[in-house]
Amino acid sequence: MSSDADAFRTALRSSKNIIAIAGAGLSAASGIPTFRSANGLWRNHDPVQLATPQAFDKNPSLVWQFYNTRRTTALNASPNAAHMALAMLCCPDMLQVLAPSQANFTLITQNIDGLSTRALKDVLAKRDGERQDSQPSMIYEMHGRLFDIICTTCSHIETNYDPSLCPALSETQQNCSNDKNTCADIPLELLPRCAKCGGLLRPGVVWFDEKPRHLTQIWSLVDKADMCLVIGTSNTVQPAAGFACEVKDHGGTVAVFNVEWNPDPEFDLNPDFLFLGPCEETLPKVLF
Ligand code: BJW
Ligand code: ZN
Repeated sequence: MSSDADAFRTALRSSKNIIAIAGAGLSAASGIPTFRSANGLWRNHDPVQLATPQAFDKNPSLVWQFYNTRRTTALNASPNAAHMALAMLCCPDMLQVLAPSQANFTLITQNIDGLSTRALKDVLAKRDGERQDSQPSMIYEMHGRLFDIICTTCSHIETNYDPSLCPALSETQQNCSNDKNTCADIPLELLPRCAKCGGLLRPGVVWFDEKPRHLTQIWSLVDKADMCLVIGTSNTVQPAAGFACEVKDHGGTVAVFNVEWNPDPEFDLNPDFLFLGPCEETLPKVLF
């Protein structure tokens, strides 16, 4: 395992199909808490325990308050230097400089905060002089999006950036901030409801036992990738945890960017490169 940035850049220059798999550590420097850090508790609840369909069925009020807080945090956050570095790789003209052999690059992110997409739209707007509304094709948000809301009755989906999704959530957010450990019990009818059918809405994210988004396209990218960057993820949640192993198994190169590296022996990932440190520092330094 090497931490030689020159050797990494040489490997990158000859790569053709480059992917990056990102996790919560990518957004840590933007002030978005990770899932499994020592101080990951949200009002005495483990975030991982709240990210399940069972938690939502049992207590939609609690789960909505969790996601509403995260919506506010994400709305107030800005992309950091690691998001910007990845956004540069997403731009074909900039990628061409680092990997001149007609390379292509796709970012597969487990994050739902939308910061990678915002970073890329910023970079493209600067380059083109106008802002694109559509979702860039080089980013797959495999665990969904915090700002999508889905009706549990009619499946209607819409994107909503309003920090006050409904009066009850706005009120409890203000009251809860006085006592960080408690949460209000909002009646079902006062939680966010569908404008079309009145059904209960849920956050448009992928919980445990649900099918991650874009899996067919993602697996086809993973299968042909010859370079895989693994950035700020504990690499413990399937299927994302298997992507880098698959790249390694078919002879590709894997580079890990993380503040620590304690691999789960079950996943058996031996990266070729390991860049220890905050990715908002290591990624721009190693890439450019
Ligand atoms: C820095 C840093 C800095 C900090 N710089 N680094 C038993 C065995 C194996 C698998 C299973 C099993 N039982 C069930 C499963 C499958 C299950 C799974 O994997 N469970 C394991 C936990 C056991 N997976 C699923 O259920 C998935 N679905 C699925 O498999 O479906 C199959 C299917 C196929 C076809 C049809 C139908 C079904 C779904 C998984 C969904 C995960 N959802 C969540 C919540 C999303 C919404 C939300 O955000 O609230 O996704 S859980 C949570 O974990 C979230 C994250 O995206 C995901 C990964 O976490 P991540 O990003 O790695 O964060 P952390 O906190 O763990 O790590 C942060 C890292 O950053 C650390 O390493 C730090 O060191 C580092 N770091 N600062 C660089 N500045
Ligand atoms: Zn509906």
